[in-house]
Amino acid sequence: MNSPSLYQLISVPLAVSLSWTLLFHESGRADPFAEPETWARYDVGHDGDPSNDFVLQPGPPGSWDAWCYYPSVVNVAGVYRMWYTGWDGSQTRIGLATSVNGAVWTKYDVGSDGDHSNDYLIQGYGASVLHDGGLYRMWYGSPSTLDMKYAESPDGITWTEHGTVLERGGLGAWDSSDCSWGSVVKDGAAYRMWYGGRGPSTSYSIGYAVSVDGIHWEKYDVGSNTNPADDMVLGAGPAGAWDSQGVNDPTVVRLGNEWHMWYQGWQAPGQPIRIGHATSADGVSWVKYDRFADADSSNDFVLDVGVSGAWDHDYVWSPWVLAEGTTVRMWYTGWSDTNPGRQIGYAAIGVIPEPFSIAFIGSAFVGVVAYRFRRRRRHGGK
Ligand SMILES: [Ca+2]
Ligand SMILES: [Ca+2]
Ligand SMILES: [Ca+2]
Ligand SMILES: [Ca+2]
Repeated sequence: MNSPSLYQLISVPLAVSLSWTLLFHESGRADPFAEPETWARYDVGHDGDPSNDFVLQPGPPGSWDAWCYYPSVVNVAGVYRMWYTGWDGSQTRIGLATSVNGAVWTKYDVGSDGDHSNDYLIQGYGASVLHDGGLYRMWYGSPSTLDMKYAESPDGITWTEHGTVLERGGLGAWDSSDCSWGSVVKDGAAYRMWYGGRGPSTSYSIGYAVSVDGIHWEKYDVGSNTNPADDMVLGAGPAGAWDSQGVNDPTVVRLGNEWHMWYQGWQAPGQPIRIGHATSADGVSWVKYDRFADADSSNDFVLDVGVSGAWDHDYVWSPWVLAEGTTVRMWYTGWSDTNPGRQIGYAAIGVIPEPFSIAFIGSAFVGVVAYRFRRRRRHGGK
C-alpha cells in the first residue's frame, strides 16, 4: 500500500486563485479579521430563544430519525442538500433534507407517500458526500464493521452500495478499532480524506488518506516508517487543553492556500464536547488555532456549547463546513440534557447571510462577524 508515486502525484501545489483575505477586503467590510474566531448561531424563530435553534426537526419518538445528527451538506445549483444520520434507538440510517438558505430544511419523502417511517436512504452513519462529475458520491461509516463504506447515486436519493473502501488498521494501528467519520475533498485529480479513528486503548484521533478515484485509498504513513501506530495527523491536546481526551469528526475545506479543518474535541467524560479549528498547508501537518493568542490551550475551541437553556447546552459536535464566497457556513450536532435527542444546528462566520441578519442573537452581531484564522505554532497539532 505504500506507493510514493501517489503522494508525488497529488503533492503538486494548488493554484491559488483569489485569496480568502482578498475576498474580505473586497467586500468592503471593516476589520473582518479581528480575533477571536466567533461563529454566529442561527436563531430559529428570530425570537431570541436559544432553546428552539435546531434547524432540522427530529422525527417522532421511535422513528428512524428520532435523533438527527452527523450532517453532510453540498450546494448544487443553489439548493443545499444535507445527508444526515438518524437513530431510532437501535440502528443508524442516512436520510436527506433540502434547503434553499441553509436554515429551513425539508426532509425528503421517500415514496412521496407522506409516510416518514420509510424516509431513509441507506444504512450507515457519518456521511461525507461529494457532488462529483454528475454523480453523488458518499463515504460513510459501516455500523457492523466500523470502517468506511462507499456508495454512488445519480440523484442523491437512490444509492448503489460498493462496500468497504477504507478498512480499520491491523493490530497495533492507531485506527484498529474504528475507521470512519470521514471528510472527503476533491482536489484536482486527487481525493483527500480526513477521518476519525481509534484503537482499543487510544482516544479518538484524526488520520489522512488519499486516492485517485475515491475508491482505492492509501492511508498516509506519518513518519514514513511503515508503523501504523503513529499515523494520526491530528491528535488530542495536552493535559489541560479543551481537547485533551480526543478529537474526531473532521470537516475540511480549502480557503486560499490553506486547508482548514474543524473538528470536535473533549476533555473528559461529562465535560462539554466542543468544536475547534486547525489549519495546514499540506493536509498532514496541522496547527491548532490558539484562541486569544495566549498559548493557553484550554480556551481554543471556536464553537462553545450553547448558553444555559439552549438546545445545545451540553455538547456541540460533528461540524460540517461549506465555504461560499465571503460566508462560511457550519452545520453541527447539538445536545442538552433538557433536550435529550440529537439535533442539527446552523452557524456562520464572515459576511453573515440574510437569515442571520434579520434578528440575530441579541446585540452580539450587526451583520458581520469579525474573525480571523490565526496560525500559531503551538503543540504541533498532535
Ligand atoms: Ca430561537
Ligand atoms: Ca415516505
Ligand atoms: Ca507511520
Ligand atoms: Ca488560547
